[in-house]
Amino acid sequence: MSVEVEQKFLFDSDTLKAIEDIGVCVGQKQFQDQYFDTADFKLTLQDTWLRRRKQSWELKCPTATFSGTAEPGGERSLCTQYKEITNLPEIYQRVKALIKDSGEEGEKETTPSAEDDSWLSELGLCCFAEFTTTRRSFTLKGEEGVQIDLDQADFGYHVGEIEVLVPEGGNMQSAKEKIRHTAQRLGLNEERRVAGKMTVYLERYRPEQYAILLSAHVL
Ligand code: V4E
Repeated sequence: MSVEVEQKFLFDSDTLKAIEDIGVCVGQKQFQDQYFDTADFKLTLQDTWLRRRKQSWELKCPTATFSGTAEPGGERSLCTQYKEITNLPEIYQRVKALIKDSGEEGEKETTPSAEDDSWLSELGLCCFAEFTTTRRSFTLKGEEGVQIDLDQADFGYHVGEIEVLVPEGGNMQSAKEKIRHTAQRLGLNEERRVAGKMTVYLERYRPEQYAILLSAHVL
């Protein structure tokens, strides 16, 4: 399991030029994401994001320390950090533990599989967001382990991210330092956290969920 540390940024033609100067384009791809939650937002209220991307399941969930929410001083870091789990049986167990009350334990175990979606209805999960992203990815000359993604979502929002994947137990500070240094090289001067695709999607298409997550300080 790895931890994804990232900083989002807004970009224009100057940023693109700076990225092309210091980086190498390693490809462009397109993928559709479907995000799932219960009707009363049990997962997203716990800052946990279950999605199916290219027929594979992924769970982004908070690390033991801060993730997307405010840090102890009340300040929100420009960076977020989330664990990424891709093993479906583990995703199922974690999601089930977050959704089910302890009194409901002892029911029969479902073994989820990529071909059988019945575990979704068993846990009361429905798709609340679906969109397609076109992503261009860059690596940096002379900077190991940093990737820059430029995302264009099909609902008309584009956003960049500087990303470092850290193996669990790895050095978070060094990852954040690499991100800070890269942001500096690109001439970014974000002072506040930039909205990701999902934040904008929820604001536009799921205003009730957006308002609830905003007041719970998840977004
Ligand atoms: C973690 C999270 C959400 C799930 C989507 O994560 P995100 O990194 O925005 O999507 P994407 O497509 O870039 O995923 P990748 O391919 O990099 O794995 S939706 C909201 N969050 C939390 C969150 C937050 N509170 N603030 C910011 C700036 N980003 C994410």
